[in-house]
Amino acid sequence: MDHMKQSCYELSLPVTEKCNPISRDIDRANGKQMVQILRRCDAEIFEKKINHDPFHQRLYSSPVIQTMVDVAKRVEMMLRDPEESLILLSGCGTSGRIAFLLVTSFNEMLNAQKQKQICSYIIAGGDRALLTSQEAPEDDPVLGACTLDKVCAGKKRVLFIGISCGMSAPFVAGQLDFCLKHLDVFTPVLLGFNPVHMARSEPMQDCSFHFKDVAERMTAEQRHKKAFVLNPVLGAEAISGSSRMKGGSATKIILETILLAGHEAAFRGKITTPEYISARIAASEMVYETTYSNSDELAALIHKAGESLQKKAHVYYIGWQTLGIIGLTDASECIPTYGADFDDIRGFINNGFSKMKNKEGDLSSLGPEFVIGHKDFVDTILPSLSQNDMVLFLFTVNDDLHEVTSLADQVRRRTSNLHAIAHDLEKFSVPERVCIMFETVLHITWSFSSEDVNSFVMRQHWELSTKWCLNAISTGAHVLKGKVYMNYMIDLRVTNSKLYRRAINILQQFTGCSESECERALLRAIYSTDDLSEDMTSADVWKHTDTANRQDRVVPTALVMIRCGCTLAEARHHLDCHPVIRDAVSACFNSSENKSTVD
Ligand code: S6P
Repeated sequence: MDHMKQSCYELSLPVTEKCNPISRDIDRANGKQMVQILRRCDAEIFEKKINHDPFHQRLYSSPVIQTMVDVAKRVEMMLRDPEESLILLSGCGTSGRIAFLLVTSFNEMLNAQKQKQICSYIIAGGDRALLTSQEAPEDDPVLGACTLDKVCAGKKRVLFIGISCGMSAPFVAGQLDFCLKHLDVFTPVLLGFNPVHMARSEPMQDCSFHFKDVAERMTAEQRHKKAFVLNPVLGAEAISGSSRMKGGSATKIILETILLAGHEAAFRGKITTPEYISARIAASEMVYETTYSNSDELAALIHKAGESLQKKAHVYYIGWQTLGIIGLTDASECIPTYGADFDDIRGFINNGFSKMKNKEGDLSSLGPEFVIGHKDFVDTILPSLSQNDMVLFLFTVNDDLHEVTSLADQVRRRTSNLHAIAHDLEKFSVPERVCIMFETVLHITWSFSSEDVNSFVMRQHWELSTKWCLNAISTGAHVLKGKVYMNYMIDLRVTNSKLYRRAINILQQFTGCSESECERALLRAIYSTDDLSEDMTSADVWKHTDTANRQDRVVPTALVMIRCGCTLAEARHHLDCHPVIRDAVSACFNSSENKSTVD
């Protein structure tokens, strides 16, 4: 089919927005096949070379490792001289959530060793973005810079790590630009997963420069070690553009390696070498292998979660400690990624906000999306839980297993659709009396080397492993629900300029029409009209995304309008007849192909 060929503009897309050939048919895969597809996509994180692009730097490439060594040395300096020093991690969406998780854990480790907690995080949209989708602040470079300025007030030295997987977020670009103007205080680091020439070059709101300008200035400063760009290529995401997956995992691997190396150097006298950094990455690769070696059990969980979503029921992640945060993160990402309702997949953590340790404290008064404690689950969800709802416990052998058993017992009285992901140690496993509470248990057994006996490192590995499992479960479940066409999430919410561009790319990909034709169709769907006014076509992207935020199914509507050459009302009628987006799109391709054959 014509729309399946890789077209010229697909080649010009940055790696993070490309369509991954491995997952092209994920929409037709069953649970087992899906796990194999995701496994192969994630393997690319660690691949030394990808056949078709031998030129890009990879995670294990020497320049990448050397930059990690350089940044770790800055961390060491900060830790040795903590007064008036700050290590600040910042990002939007998933990148901000990973920043939060890393900072909270690292500060906790510093605290346990009676050292000053010198790490902080910024997430675009503030702490509410940890649990809900706040995509619009991502577009605001001035907001990024102002927030940074406030957080750093009074600091003499700041190591600033700006995370943007797609090297595209204006919020982060504004912050890096601010740092570059104040290099006496700031050492800026950009973490992303595209080569610099693929960084975004579109104009930004109220701004004279774009992301690529900033990335190039950063590269120039790197020669004097005043700034650093860390940008290994990981290959395309399994669901096109969904950087919560590989992008999020690699962010976690890279930054915790750097933070830990700096810590070991400052307090244990271990000099940071390229070999040390490579060994830590290899340890994460071992986590990848161990996790995916349980592929049958993982496939079964995908199948269960898919069944629940297909029945319009719910999936609940009940996590302990930081595994609770991994659950909350995965659940909240389904809202922007799959247009899911907040209660389709939800996360809960033991002791709620007091375990989260986020900057703004207890947010539970903001609404039901912010009710996150196990006790809240028992009070608000349990009474109406049905057999169609899937409940998935996330814990390790080190957690309070009495608490796990007693909560499992309460859930079991309402449903047997109760499962667990449990992390065991080779010599210390979750006892049988706990396991029998669950219909299925995905046991992941870890053999840690003597170096890893450090419980902090162990927990990081459990977090990463749980992230891979949950990403597979929530992605797989939405694929089974019919939300994905090939490996594109077609029904994306067009809530910021990156997603606006992605929407036009998808339309071009599937229709072969020009960019301007696709943009016109998208605007017709956004403004709900067949006759676009001058005001509408000349408005800027932020006006479009603001309006699109209040509209449903804009991309599928535009796609049907183009493919079938029909009006807005006809396109909407077509979609109403096919509530499953994948079926709606297939039907539209079939009818327009038949039509062109007849023609
Ligand atoms: C991605 C997720 C988004 C991104 C956010 C930041 O799966 O839905 O929220 O994390 O848009 O992207 P980036 O490329 O700047 O890290």
